[in-house]
Amino acid sequence: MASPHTEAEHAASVDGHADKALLLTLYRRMRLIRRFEETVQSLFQRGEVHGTTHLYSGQEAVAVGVCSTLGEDDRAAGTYRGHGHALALGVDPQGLLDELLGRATGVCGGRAGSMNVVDLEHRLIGCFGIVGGSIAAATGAALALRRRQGVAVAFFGDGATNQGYFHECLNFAKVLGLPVVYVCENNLYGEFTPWEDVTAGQIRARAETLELGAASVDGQDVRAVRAAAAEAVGRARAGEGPQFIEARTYRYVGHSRSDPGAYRKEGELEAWRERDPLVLARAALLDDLGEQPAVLDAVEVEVESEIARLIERGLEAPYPAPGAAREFKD
Ligand SMILES: Cc1ncc(C[n+]2csc(CCOP(=O)(O)OP(=O)(O)O)c2C)c(N)n1
Ligand SMILES: [Mg+2]
Repeated sequence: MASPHTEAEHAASVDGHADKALLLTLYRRMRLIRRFEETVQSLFQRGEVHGTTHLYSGQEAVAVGVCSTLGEDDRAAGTYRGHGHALALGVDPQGLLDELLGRATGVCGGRAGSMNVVDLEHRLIGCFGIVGGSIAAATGAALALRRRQGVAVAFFGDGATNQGYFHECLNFAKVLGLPVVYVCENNLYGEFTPWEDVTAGQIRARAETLELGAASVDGQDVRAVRAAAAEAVGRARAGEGPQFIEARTYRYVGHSRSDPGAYRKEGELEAWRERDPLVLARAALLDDLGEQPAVLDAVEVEVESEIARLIERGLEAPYPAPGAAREFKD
């Protein structure tokens, strides 16, 4: 699949301004992620997706906003909640779905499943089941990338900021001036625990105390995320060292398949749904940028047919032969 990064995106990444065409592209990508995740959930319930799944629904604006600012030489590391990170980077949706279905046509030959997807061709250096693993991987990648003006991005959750290597990596990156952007997706919970119950002080202050460039952003607003990311990525690329973004967001479904979300406060889910990233982007397109409703409707129809095609082809794809290994390009 061709890189999703259009000239409009690159031009807009210079000043962080998103125009109508660009926002429509971002809206389509978020819509695809949302529908992809809903599809994964239903295929999982039908027993077609093996292992477990951690869905990204609700957090789409973070991955899409950040990845829209990345260039060909940049890299990103996602989490076990990584389908959204992969799709935002331009990983082929069919290859990703096939991977989750354990098929030979999956991006990792059907061997990685939901939590460990890698697609170097599309700049995804890995999705990590170890909480905070993406932080270490992106920091290491930044060591190599600084020689060719590339930037590495680490996506991780609020809970990961209590891991030892969060502190080690930020310190290391600052001391060496590495081109890495740390993107904390604060979705208010680590599994079933509210982040404030296990986190001393403010997350962003942890980066500030190490003198990283640090920003907080509304993680529901794709334009705001994109603007914050454009600035952070630009600074990292310009040699200003590691940058940090805390994006406040919310996951709609349970932590993983076995979590009914009983710990949520009353009305919390409904309040966040009012600020759904798709609803906000749709409103911005219609009200601020004068887009026609029919254009958005057409995008939705297009995504629906893409999803139907993905399911049909994915369920028909062959399983890998026993013992078959996939060769990876460096
Ligand atoms: C090193 C490590 N410790 C514990 C776990 C179990 N675990 C999986 S997800 C998770 C919560 C992480 O929360 P957060 O970083 O906020 O990410 P979110 O799931 O909210 O996206 C935990 C403790 C793990 N996978 N890895
Ligand atoms: Mg969390």
